[in-house]
Amino acid sequence: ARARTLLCVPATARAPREMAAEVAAAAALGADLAELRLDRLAGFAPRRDLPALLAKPRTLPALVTYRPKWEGGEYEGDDEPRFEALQLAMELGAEYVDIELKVADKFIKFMSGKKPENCKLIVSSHNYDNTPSAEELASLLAQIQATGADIVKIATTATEIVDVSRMFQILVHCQVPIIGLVMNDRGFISRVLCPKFGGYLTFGSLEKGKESAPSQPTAADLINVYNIRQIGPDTKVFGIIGNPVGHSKSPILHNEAFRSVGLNAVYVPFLVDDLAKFLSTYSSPDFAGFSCTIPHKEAAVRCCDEVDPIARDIGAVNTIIRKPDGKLVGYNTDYVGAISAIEDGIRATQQTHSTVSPLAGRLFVVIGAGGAGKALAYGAKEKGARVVIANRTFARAQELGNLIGGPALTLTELENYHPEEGMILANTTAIGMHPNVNETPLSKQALKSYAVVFDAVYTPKETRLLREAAECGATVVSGLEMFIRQAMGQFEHFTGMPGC
Ligand code: SKM
Repeated sequence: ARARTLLCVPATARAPREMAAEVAAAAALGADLAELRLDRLAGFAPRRDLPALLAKPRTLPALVTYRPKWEGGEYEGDDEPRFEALQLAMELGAEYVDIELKVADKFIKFMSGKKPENCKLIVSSHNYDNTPSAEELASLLAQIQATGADIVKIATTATEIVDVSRMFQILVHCQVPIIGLVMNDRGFISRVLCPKFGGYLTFGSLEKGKESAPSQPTAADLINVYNIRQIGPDTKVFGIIGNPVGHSKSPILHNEAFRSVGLNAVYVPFLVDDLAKFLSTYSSPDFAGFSCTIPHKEAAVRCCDEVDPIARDIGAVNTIIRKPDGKLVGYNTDYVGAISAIEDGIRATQQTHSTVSPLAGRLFVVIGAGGAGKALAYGAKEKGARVVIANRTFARAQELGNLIGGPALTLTELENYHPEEGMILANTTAIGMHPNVNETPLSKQALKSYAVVFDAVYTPKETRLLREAAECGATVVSGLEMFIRQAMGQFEHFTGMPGC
């Protein structure tokens, strides 16, 4: 069995004293080692600065890197002084030294067999453009191994999330210790899931803003949100498929839920461009279930082998599970989550305890005709509401209107739409979602016509739409309520356990 994946925090400060403080902070966070990025130091003088940086006893083992500009670092000088600094770091007891593949042979010759035995040499290759083919990666791996590296490091760049699967293959099959990471937001899962595939280490930043590579998570998130210490070969993988997906709170919620029931599973964000390609690439039983958000909920209906009848009627899937026979089954937990949240929001303001839905007979305006819009329209109609669809693109509104048997409007028409009192409004578009928090789908003036306003957007918790609706005196229902309820439904599908 392989050793557990180590967590390495890069220390990137400009001054040696601050860098030492970063190492101490990394130790306090629970990191296993710290990477001293010597190329980051301003006015670095090896003989003056290294003895202090590597003085023993140290709070953490040190990985010493002196990255040249031509490999994405900041060192601009010749190889010789750089090699001398790395050699000195070894003599001072650095546990790991990183050298770039392009000069690895030259460095090893320079060392002429004087590498201390307890220092491990990492030979690294960084590709900031793309992730090569499986064959090219295998040949790169062989080339690095041929240098005599103790540890191989390959970092590439994802242009799409499926690139990461090739890196996972390399990790799984490699016979020597290997660090294999895929940079940028489409490669994010490589940083969380490498413990599952046997990666030697993963990097986690000390805090947001201190990343040493694109889309590096924080060490705190790796430990506390993703529970990387618990991830191993048998860990099941779940996640939220979306684009964008960075705003989603699903990873926080589902990882905490998995932890609370002691399930060997992890939940990650999947930034996906092409859903069908994603699902056919990550097709092993280990990828056990998915949440689906904008803009993939409708495509998900086509990508599943079986679709629950209600999800099929709605025309949108937000939950996918992989059955033991490998088949993908799609469900929709949005409509129950949203409709029950709106009903409870209204009931909380009423004295009656009627079992009839407070939506029955009401005029219910849905903004948006995508996956969430379809779920809300379906649910409201089921409860006896008269549903109206408003959408920026009128044709889409008409399509859903026809399906649901209700009129369609453009957003402009909605501005002056006030056929009766007591209307309910539900925004299902991403308008107003972080970072576009100043946007809103409908003017405050128009909001005066509504008794109840719901927003499926939950980042921020109080959107501009909800704030202005409250100012107009409407009962407001937060998207967070829907988010939590749809997630409870998903948890049941994912685990077979009750959601609360
Ligand atoms: O339907 C949900 C989805 O399951 C998860 C989600 C999220 O994580 O932001 C939002 C909704 O689309």
